[in-house]
Amino acid sequence: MGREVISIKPNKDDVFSKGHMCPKGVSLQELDADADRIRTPLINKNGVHVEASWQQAFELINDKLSAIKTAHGPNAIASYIGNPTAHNIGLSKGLGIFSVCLGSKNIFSAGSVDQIPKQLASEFMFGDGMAIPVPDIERCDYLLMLGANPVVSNGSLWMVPKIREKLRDLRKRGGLFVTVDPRKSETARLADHHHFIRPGTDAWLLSAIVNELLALGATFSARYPLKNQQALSAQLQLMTTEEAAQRTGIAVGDIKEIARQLFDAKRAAVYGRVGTTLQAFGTLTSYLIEIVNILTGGLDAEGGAMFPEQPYSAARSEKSGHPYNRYQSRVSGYPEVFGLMPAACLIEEIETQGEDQIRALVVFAGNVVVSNPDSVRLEAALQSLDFIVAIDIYHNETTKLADVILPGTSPFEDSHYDEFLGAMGYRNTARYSPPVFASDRMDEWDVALSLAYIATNGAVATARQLAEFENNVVAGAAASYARDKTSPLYDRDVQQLVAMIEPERGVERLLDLGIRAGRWGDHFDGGEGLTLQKLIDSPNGIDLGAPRSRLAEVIRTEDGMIDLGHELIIREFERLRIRRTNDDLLLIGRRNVQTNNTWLHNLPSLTKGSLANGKQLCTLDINPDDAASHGLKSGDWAEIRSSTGAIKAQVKLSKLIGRGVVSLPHGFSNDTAIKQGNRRSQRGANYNALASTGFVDVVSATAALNGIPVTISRM
Ligand SMILES: Nc1nc2c(c(=O)[nH]1)N[C@H]1C(S)=C(S)[C@@H](COP(=O)(O)OP(=O)(O)OC[C@H]3O[C@@H](n4cnc5c(=O)[nH]c(N)nc54)[C@H](O)[C@@H]3O)O[C@H]1N2
Ligand SMILES: Nc1nc2c(c(=O)[nH]1)N[C@H]1C(S)=C(S)[C@@H](COP(=O)(O)OP(=O)(O)OC[C@H]3O[C@@H](n4cnc5c(=O)[nH]c(N)nc54)[C@H](O)[C@@H]3O)O[C@H]1N2
Ligand SMILES: [Mo]
Repeated sequence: MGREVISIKPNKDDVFSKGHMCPKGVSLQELDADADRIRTPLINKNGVHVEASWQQAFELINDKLSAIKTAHGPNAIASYIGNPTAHNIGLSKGLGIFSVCLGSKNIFSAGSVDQIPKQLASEFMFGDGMAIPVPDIERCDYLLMLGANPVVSNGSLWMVPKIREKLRDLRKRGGLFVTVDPRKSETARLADHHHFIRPGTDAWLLSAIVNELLALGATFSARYPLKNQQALSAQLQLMTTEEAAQRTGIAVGDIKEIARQLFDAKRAAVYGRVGTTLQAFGTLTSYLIEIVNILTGGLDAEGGAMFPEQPYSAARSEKSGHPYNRYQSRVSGYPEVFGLMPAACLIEEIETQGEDQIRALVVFAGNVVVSNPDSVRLEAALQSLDFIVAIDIYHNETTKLADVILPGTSPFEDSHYDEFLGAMGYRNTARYSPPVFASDRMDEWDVALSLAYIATNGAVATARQLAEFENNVVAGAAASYARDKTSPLYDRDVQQLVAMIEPERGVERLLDLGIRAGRWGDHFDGGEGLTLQKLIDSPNGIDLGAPRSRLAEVIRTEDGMIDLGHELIIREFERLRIRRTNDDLLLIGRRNVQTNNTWLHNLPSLTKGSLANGKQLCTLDINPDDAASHGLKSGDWAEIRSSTGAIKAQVKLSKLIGRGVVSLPHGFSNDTAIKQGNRRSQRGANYNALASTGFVDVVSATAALNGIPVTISRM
C-alpha cells in the first residue's frame, strides 16, 4: 500500500482543539519524510554509526548491560527519561516497566529540569504530586500568570489550544488578564497589565500578595481543610511589601493593585510555569501560587484553578508518606523525588569512583547533553561511560555519543493517547488516534519491552518470549487494580479481567484496562461506560465536560488536610530572605514557536525565514539601556560568561526585556558533528554551558536554569 502524506489540516470537529493547529503540526509531514530521521538501528563502529539489524543491536545491548549489571549491580546503569516520552504512550509505559525490571535507583528525567517543583508542592500540600490545578479559563474573570508563555508553548501542565481567543473572551467578559515575567513575552503582550519582575523573586511577590489580601480582609474559607496556618503566618509576617518591592522590582503600588484585583474578582485563577519552577525557589513559588488560589477561594472552584480529570486511571498503591527523600544521591546526598534522581547530580555520579558509580546510560527520547546544566562537563562525563544506548528519531548531541541508537517511529506510525497531559486540559476530554501508517519497524513499546526483557533475563527475547513477557506485564497491571481499594476493579478476578481486555497485543491493552477502570469506564461490567474501542469509534474525541469541583477526591494527605506550612517549605522562606543577587545581570530562557526544546531544528518550514536571510533564532535579547551601558548594539556578537562557562551569541536589542536581564532560548548547540546527521539543523549557543549543577531549587534539587548571574562583553 502507498504511504504518502498528502496534507495535514486542523480538525474543526475535534472536541479539544476545535480546529487549532500549531505550526509544528503542519511540519509533521516534513518530519515524516525527512531523510535525516533515524530509521534503522545504528551501532557505533570506531566513531561512526553504521546500520545494524535489530538482533545485532539487542545482542550488543544485552552483552554490555548484562555484564555491567553482573559486575557492578543495577545502580551502575542509569536511565534518562526525555520530555517526548510524555507524548508517547508506548515509550512511557514501556520505560516504566524497564525501570522496574532493572531496579536501578539512578533514574534521571527531564522533569528535574522542568516541572518537578510544581509536583512536589502539590505532593506536600495535597498529598499527590499529580494533583495539578489549572485555570478554568472559560469561566474565570481574573487570570494572573507568572513565568509562562502559552501563546508560544500551547500551555504547559495546562493544555489550552486557541489561547489567544480564550484570553480575548475573558477580557470581553469584563475580566482582567495580568502577567508577571522578566520579559514581555508573546503572551504578556495580550495582557491588560504586565509587570516586569527580577528573576527568581516570585516568592517575594506572592508572599506580599498574600499579606495584602489578608490586610484587605480576605480569609481562608472553611471549605478547605487547612493545617499549619500558624507556621505560614509566622513566615509571612517577616515579609513586608516594601521589601518585596525592592527585591522584585515591582512597585509597592503595583503589588497592592494586584492584590486588590484578586480580592475584587469574582472568580480568579493564578497560574505559573517554567519561569516559576526552573528557578532557585521553584517549590516555594509553586506552593505560594496555590496559597493565593486558596485565599481567593479559587482553588477547586468554577472559574478558579481546578483539578481536571481524564478517563485513564492508573492503579493506586497504598500511600505511606511522601515519595520524597526515601533515598539520597550517592555523592551530594540530593533527595530522591518521585523515584527520580535530579539531573543536577548526573555528572558527579558518573565522575566519582566507587560502588554504584554510573557506568552505562539508557536514554529514552532525550538530549541529555543540551538540556541539563553544565553541558560541557556533562558531555565529557558521558564520553567516559562504558556504554550508552539511545532511543531516538533524530541524531542529537547525545546520540552522537551512543554505542547503539534504536530508532523510534514517525508520529504517523504511532498511536496517540495523552495520559499525563490529558489530565491537565482546560476541559475534560478523551481522544485516541490509531497510527496513520503501518510501520515496518518495531514500535517503541516493543523496543522498551525488549530492553526490560534484557534487564530481567539477561537475554534477548524471541518474538514469542516478548509476547509472553507482555502477557505477564498486563496480568501484573490488572492485579494492581484488583489490589487497589479505591478502584472499581478492586477484588476482581485478574484472569477474567485480562481475558476481557480487547486489544490483543501492544500498549493498547494497558490503555483499555486503565480507561475501563477509570471514572467514565465500563468497569468491565458490560455497561455503557468508556472502553478503548469507544474512543477508536470517536475519532473527533469525546467531550467529558468542564472540570468539576472535587477537592475531597484529590487530597491524599494522610490526615486529609491541606498543608499550608510544610516544614521544608517553611525553611525555604528563610533561605529566600537571606539570598541576594546584588546588581548582577541575570540570564533567563525562552522558547520559540518554531522549535521544540532541542529538536525540530531540522525542518525547513519551521526554520525558513529565520535561516534563509541569515537571521538567528538563538539571539541574546537585551534591554537597550543595558546594551548601551555594555557598549552593545543589535547584530554585535557578545561573549556571555557565568561562573561555569562562556558562550557567544548575537545581540538583539529589545524593549520587551526588563532591565538587568538577558534572554536566550534554550535547546541550541554549536556542535558541528550534528550537522552531518541533521543536515539543515539550525545552530546556536548552548545555554546550559552556563548553568551550574550547584545552583538548584534546594527542596526539589531541580536545576535553577533561570536567573543565572552572567557578565557580557562585546567580541
Ligand atoms: N536552559 C534551559 N534548559 C532547559 C529548559 C529551559 O527552559 N532552559 N527546559 C527544560 C525542559 S522544560 C525540558 S522538558 C527539557 C527537555 O529535555 P530533553 O527531553 O532531554 O530534550 P528534548 O529536546 O525535549 O527531546 C529529546 C529528544 O527526543 C526525541 N524524540 C522526539 N519524539 C520522539 C519519539 O516519539 N520517540 C523517540 N524515541 N524520540 C523522540 C527528539 O528527536 C530529541 O532528540 O529541557 C530542559 N532544559
Ligand atoms: N514552541 C514551543 N512550545 C513548547 C516548547 C518549545 O520548546 N517550543 N517546549 C514545551 C515544554 S517541554 C514545556 S515545559 C513548555 C513550557 O511552557 P511555558 O512555561 O509556558 O513556556 P516558557 O517559554 O518556558 O515560559 C517561561 C517564561 O518564564 C519567564 N521567566 C524566566 N524566569 C522567570 C522568573 O524568575 N520569574 C517569572 N515570573 N518568569 C520568568 C520567561 O521569560 C518566559 O517567558 O512548553 C512546551 N511547548
Ligand atoms: Mo518541559
